[in-house]
Amino acid sequence: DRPNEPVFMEKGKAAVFDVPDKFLTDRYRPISTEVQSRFGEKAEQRIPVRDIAIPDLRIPMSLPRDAQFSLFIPAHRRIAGRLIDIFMGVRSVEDLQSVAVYARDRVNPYLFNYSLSVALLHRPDTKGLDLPSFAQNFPDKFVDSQVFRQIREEATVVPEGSRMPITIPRDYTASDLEPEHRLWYFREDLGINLHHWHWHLVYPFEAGNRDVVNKDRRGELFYYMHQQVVARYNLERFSNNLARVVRFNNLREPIAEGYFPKMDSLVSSRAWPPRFEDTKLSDLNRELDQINLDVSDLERWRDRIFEAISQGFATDESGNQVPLDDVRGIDVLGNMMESSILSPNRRLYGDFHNMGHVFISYSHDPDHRHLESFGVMGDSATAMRDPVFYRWHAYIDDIFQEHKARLSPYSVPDLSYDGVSVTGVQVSPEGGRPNVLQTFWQQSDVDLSRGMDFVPRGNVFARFTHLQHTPFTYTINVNNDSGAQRFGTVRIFLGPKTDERGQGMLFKDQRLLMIELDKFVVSLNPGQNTIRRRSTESSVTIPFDRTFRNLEASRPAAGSAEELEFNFCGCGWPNHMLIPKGLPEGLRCELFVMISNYDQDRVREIYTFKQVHKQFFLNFNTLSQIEQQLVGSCSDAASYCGVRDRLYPDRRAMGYPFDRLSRVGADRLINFLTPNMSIVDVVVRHENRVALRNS
Ligand code: CUO
Repeated sequence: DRPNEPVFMEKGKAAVFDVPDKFLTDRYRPISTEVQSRFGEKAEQRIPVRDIAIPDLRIPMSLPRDAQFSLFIPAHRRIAGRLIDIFMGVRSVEDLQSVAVYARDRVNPYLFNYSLSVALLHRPDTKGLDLPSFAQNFPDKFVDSQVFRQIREEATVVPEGSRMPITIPRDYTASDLEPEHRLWYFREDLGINLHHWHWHLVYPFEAGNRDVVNKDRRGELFYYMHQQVVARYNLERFSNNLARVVRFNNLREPIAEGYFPKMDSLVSSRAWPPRFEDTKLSDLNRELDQINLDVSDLERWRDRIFEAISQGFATDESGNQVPLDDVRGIDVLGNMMESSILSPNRRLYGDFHNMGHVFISYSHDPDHRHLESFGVMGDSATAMRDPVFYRWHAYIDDIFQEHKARLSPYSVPDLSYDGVSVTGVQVSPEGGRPNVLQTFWQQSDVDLSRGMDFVPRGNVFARFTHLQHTPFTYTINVNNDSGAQRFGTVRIFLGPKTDERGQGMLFKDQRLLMIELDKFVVSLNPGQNTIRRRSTESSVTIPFDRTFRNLEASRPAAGSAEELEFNFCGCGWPNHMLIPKGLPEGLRCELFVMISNYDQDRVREIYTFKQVHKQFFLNFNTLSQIEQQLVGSCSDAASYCGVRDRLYPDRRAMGYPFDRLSRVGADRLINFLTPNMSIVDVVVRHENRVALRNS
């Protein structure tokens, strides 16, 4: 709560700010009694803090309190890595609390929040703890800055209980003169930006403790999650009569798209800088950020990555070959290109994607002569607002596809499931016509009071407008002719039926536009089976209420099993953005369903002896039957986020079966199908009406 307000510490009866340094709290020392009445007597909860050995915060404190903080800037990463190590290294939760309180008034609020969040997510003793929504702590990263004046007014003048929600305007960043502005509801969506911030929180690319970074297939997931973002963005462009996004592959070319965020940082009290149209990347020389890099450095890294892809191997720091094969290759490449500390050779392959963010975010002030900070591309909580994000990631994805195109296409046996055939597929929206999906606008309220420093307490709601769809159900008919019970993984994707000119699509283009809607395991009885699955159960998304965590009353009870589920799981595509907006006359799409052989999909965990022992008592299973248990581990948005502390719950390559080119003779989706797959024509229809969510 309240990123900039001081932590109020009291000892005995008198308030003390036993902080010798010159910080916020010094100012209040002479008036400690009054301050006590504001923060102390009215405090609902008092938390005892232990006396601790003072941690060495010299490195974390080297970032000024009012600076912007970016994980893409190497110097900031090192600073954050140090603070994460401090938080990870203390022995007990009580000690962590004391260290956190001590650090809280000394270090930059963004840095503090990020480092503590990473530590809380990764410490075994704090994993079940709730993290408040990042949008509530730092609403300035998500909301039009004009809203804050109104929120202050409302909170200061109107008593709690009678306050009205402040409506965030729908069209505040640009006008219809700018065609890119048609995508505002996607780029500026609260849930999408929260997902992206959360993804990078769960998958940091640097930390002193390697285990924090070294998660199962994290490089591949970096590729896949962002590939899907670009595919989803392209479907959204089709829903607005715009062509596919043009990759930013010529780093010397001016960036045609401008972006004016209209947001102010409440921490730095500065506006997020805009980028004017046709801005070029320039060599960076910013003393303050310890960045001295040329555009040609980026180009060199890129060329070496391409070279590794065409050779089929990377070269590690000792000169050994690291194969970029069809099993681990994409994972190695993901870590190499992002880059993370798992990159085989950061000196050779550099830090291409991250520094691309930095070059773009500093293109307005490359040598710091105007003393400006980075633009929205420099922060994972804001980057997806900018049209150039998608151009940059379309290029990154294009490089990944260069590798994928070199792998041999899936053969018919790689794709089929003997004895299992899909005989029918239908999607039915609630109260609507089959195979016609419906979207519309909805308004929802979010409490922003947590992030409002020096403002009277109590809820203040902001009202967002976002896309929504009528929930729907898939009905899938499956024949199991094998004569025995079988297990299968159902994989559901949606893609456009035609290209920008209304022509039917070739598989090689369409596969890049297939968005995953769901993936789940089913048991198939011999004979006919009917599978029903609701859109709200999607393995891609988190439930609507988890994105909009404003309804305190609807939260699960503290300490309950539901709360544990509710908590960790901020990562996940927002359910209200599951399908694209579509067109008023209907966007023509193809819904693809595949049932693959679960025997080849399932993941077995390698258990330690102790875990096996525990498992025995829990399930009375034999060792050979032990499969990965997912219950209670926050698995409901696993497709793009993985599962906490577990292996990625699907052994196939991410994006299977669309991650590779098609075999000879299957140049169109219809020819690609084996009997365990099916497609159905679906139309996505948008109705331009606004529904108010009854909260
Ligand atoms: Cu998520 Cu470029 O990695 O933003």
